[in-house]
Amino acid sequence: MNAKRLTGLIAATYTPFDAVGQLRLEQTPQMVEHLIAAGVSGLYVCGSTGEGMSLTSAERRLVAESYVQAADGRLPVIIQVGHNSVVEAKQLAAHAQAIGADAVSATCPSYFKVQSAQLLVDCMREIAGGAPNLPFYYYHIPVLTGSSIDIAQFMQLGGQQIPNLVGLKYTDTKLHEFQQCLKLQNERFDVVWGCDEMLLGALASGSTGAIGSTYNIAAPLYHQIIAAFEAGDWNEARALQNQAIEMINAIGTFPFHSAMKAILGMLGYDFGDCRLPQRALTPDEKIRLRELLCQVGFFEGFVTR
Ligand code: MN9
Repeated sequence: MNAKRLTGLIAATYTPFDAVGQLRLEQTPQMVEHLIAAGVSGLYVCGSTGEGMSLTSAERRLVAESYVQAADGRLPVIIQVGHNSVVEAKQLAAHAQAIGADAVSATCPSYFKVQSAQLLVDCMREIAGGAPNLPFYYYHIPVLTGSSIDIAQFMQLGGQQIPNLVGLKYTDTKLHEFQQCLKLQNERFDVVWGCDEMLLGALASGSTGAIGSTYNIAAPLYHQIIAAFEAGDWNEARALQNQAIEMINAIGTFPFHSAMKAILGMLGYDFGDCRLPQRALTPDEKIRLRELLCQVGFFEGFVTR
């Protein structure tokens, strides 16, 4: 499949809920405008950040539709369809293709662990077959799926057996493995980095695109990291990446995505709280989060510079 590569910062989007935890999709367009204005170059919908696994399939379809419609062809929209039911995931992939999404991505089933690289290929071939006209990205996130499959071996086999496999969302911290995946089969695959706190290391290892949650709130900071890297200004790049690390550490003092949703609220985007099994921040925690963000300079420019 001859697909354009994903480049730049791709926001792993949040799913807006109302006060009682139901979808509040009228919030989507405003968020998409904010992300486009911040220079984000793609949207990754219903992933870990978007609580895809905590939504019903009917809700996942609605969320996918709202982001595709709001993007209106201005930037690529990738829909994450991973599910413990491969059948369900395939149907979600077919839906993504039908509504005009630009790519499909999926995690592996994770309740029953996938036992071999070949079985993972079998699962992903099935799911990717639901959207045969779209590029497909496997979503490698072993910390959440518990997968122990060798990812390079999977890509080697998958490249032969899944016609629309174009790449990988690589959400692990093994830079050497990421680099190995980039190098496979004469740099055939679009391997997109998924760990915001290590963006600089990924750039040094050959990354040209990254998908992440904190690009929703601090894309300008990360753009500066990329610019400093491209200019060869390593001291500046490291200092900026340090700021991102401090910000992520502050957020990670609390349940991460609940804190991120609280920050979206502080920035004027009311996306509600995370659904169970994640918990909302208490009012006191929200005050503490704001203090920690102030200490790392968040409100002085991470969002807008
Ligand atoms: O989509 C995100 N990973 C998870 C990728 O949500 C598990 C990352 O963007 C992280 O939120 C980020 C902070 O740790 O790197």
